[in-house]
Amino acid sequence: MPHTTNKITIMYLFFCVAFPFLCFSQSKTINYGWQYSENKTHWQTVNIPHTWNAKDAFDDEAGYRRGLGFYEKQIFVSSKEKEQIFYLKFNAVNQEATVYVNGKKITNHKGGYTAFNVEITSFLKFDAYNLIEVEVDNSHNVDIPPLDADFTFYGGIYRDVELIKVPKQHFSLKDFASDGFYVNYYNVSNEKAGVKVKVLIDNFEDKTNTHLELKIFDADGNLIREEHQGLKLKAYETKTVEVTFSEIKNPKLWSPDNPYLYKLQLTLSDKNGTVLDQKQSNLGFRWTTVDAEKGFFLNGKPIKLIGVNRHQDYKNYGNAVPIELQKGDIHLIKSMGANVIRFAHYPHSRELYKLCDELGILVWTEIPIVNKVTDSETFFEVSHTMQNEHIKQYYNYPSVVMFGYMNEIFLRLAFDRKSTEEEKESLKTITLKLANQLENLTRRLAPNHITVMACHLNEVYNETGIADLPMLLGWNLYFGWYDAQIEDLGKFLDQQHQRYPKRSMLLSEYGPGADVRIFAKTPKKFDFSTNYQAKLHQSYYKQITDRPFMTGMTAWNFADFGSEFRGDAIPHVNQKGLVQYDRTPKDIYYWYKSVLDEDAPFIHISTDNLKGLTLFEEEAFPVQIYSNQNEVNVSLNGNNLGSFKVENGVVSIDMPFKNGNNSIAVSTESISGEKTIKVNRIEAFDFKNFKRFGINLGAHFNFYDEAQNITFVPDQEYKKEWFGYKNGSAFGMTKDKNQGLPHNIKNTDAEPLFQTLLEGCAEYQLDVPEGSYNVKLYFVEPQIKSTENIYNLSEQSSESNKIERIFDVYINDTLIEKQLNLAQAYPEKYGVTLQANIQTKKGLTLKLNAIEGLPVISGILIEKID
Ligand code: GCB
Repeated sequence: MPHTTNKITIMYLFFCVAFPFLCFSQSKTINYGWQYSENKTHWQTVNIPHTWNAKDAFDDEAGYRRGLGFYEKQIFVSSKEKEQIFYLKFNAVNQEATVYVNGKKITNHKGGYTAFNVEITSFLKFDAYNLIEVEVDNSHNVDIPPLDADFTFYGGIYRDVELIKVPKQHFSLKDFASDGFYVNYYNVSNEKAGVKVKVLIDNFEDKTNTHLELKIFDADGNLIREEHQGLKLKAYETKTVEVTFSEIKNPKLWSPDNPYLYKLQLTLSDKNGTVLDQKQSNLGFRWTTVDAEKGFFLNGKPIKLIGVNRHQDYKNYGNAVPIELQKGDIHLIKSMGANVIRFAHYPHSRELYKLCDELGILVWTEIPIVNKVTDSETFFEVSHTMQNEHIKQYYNYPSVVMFGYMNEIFLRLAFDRKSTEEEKESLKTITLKLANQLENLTRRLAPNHITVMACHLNEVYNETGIADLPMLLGWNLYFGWYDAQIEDLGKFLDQQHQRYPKRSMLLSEYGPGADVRIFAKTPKKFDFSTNYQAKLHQSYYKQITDRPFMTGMTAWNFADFGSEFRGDAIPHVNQKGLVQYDRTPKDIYYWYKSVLDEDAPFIHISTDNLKGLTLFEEEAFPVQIYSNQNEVNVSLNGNNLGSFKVENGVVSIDMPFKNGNNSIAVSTESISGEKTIKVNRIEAFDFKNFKRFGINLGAHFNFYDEAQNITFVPDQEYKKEWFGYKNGSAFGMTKDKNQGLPHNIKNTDAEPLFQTLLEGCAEYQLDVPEGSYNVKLYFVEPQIKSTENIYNLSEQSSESNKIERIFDVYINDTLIEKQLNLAQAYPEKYGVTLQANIQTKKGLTLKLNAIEGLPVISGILIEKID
């Protein structure tokens, strides 16, 4: 493939150097040196991509700035270019943009995830600087989707801005900012494949004659087909031309295993043969079908779709992410062995779809109509325009096989406790109406693609019939997280299949939150441990691969992503990623690689995140080893533990680690690997081989706190000679939820320490030996005034407005704090640390003497100072 690109580029460059006057159409990015202001008073220089929410969507203050942002840039235009037509292309501005040139308003565009073009020729001054102004608005707007969703709506001009200069005849720039041509295929099979191209040409002057040439090259750059047409253009028309190539015999088919690409080149010349405009596209011969019984077929062969959803934002960048970083995602996804990406919940950068063509990844792409719709003419209109832009701009990528238009569109309705039954019925009707319109539009615009929609666990999708509209129905299912248990997934899918045997289904989302700082020997639902993440994904994979009727599954999400209102273990971030927000893989990423990637032998020992693992007495810890080989041989510290059969990509071994550094060596017939892990083995609570000891009160999991470089161990009931609570219970924990306080805690990054707490504990005992100790106690008031976390669907409300909790804190006989009233003395959800030096002959007894209500405490850290 690179060959083709090279040859064509070389040819083109040759033309440009030899006959510079021939290179007429030109597009250049104008990303650098924009002036930006929030209020038109204080300006700063910024570069595109830019967002104004990269920081404030992650700070301790609730909310982020949703409002106006003003951008300005001067561009110089020479009178030598007077004969040209000028356009500005905005590849994405979130979410509403009003563009002015030299003070005149030229256009307004609604929708933050698709490109738009603005023709500016008649507004320009030549041999002078021209002022481009863009007023951007990301305020909530009832007429622009998405209205509400589990991701942050960063404001700004966050994809490239281009200045396009074209001669008076050129490939159309007016058709919803598409490339001005659409590639269609006919009769594609193993034996032959046909290509038909619909080309739109704009003429900006009186009638004239032009010449259109279309060429197809194979991946080695050999010309294999060409078509020529003389075109008579009427004055100021947009002409549509259909060009059909004769069938190519024995075409090389495109697939994830062999993403063979042909190239299409389109050249428009004037009557003297001078090149006016040139475009290119990937061509990939493939055909897809879905079968409600047998699943997904590519080129006539069954293929289980296994992959990920992706959001576009990235740690510290918001949505303004350099394209090379974004491309890194696609490479990581491919290298994991995935064969499908759902670009959720909106169209992503076009470069990424091109990369999917090249790497061989099937694509589901969609527009951001999420959670609810507005019953307004403008909302309908904007939705239609968006889907037009989306399909037309992304039409030519052979990787794109699925076009979608709605996600969990009844989510708000399902949780609506205010509207009357009538209002709800009318909302269902209006939603169904829009869905019908968009389904029809999608089928009309993209007849060779599969239409899709994703819904959440609710009968309303079946009841209203909306689930029967798309050709392939996506279910977003969170069994074992928001709903029921992990094993319930299969049962639900079997029932649906039985009830709707003609419906093709894909598991379009699933996955638990996971934080690499949290690990647990007994992982539980909603504890954010990486161990629970492993358990859920491994089980889901089996449940889906066991069911031939399921077309596949796309994990939620490839990477952690920003969702401002969330109170996950890292607040403001949805942590369901297979990789972290900065794209460092979590262990589960490697597990997927072990079941999906057959290219080369692979092993992964998942100990990287067991930082500060503490084991007591004879305790062992289960370590998972991932491999795509059948069997692994494992040694610990030079002792062979034996050979283990790898099932479902994993072997789990209880490791009897020693104190200090341990080495795990794994080998297979073809590959071997080794990891070192440092373990604190504590045989007695004597502070001999350790100086510091931290306990995560009210929690069953370990939490590694980077700032203090300590791992807080799980809490326990008091055990003689050791430590533990004598009374009280874990706050807010239920069978379904093991994150006591699902909120951002101010004044700390150690949320997992504060979010779990012990309530009603009057006495906590630590049987430490004689000595001097520095003791830190961590507190937060768990009762809060108001909250809503719609995605925490299993959450029981634990809030009330009346907060009465006052207690004295003692260690042994030393008073640490009198009448601690967290609600009164500190801001809401504020992490508080009390510290004291205590000398003891034997033991530390922490006493929380209640004056009013039940005392609470989140953690203890003790350090022996002599
Ligand atoms: C969903 C939504 C997605 C959320 C996800 C979650 O079903 O489609 O936007 O981010 O759940 O993590 O709750």
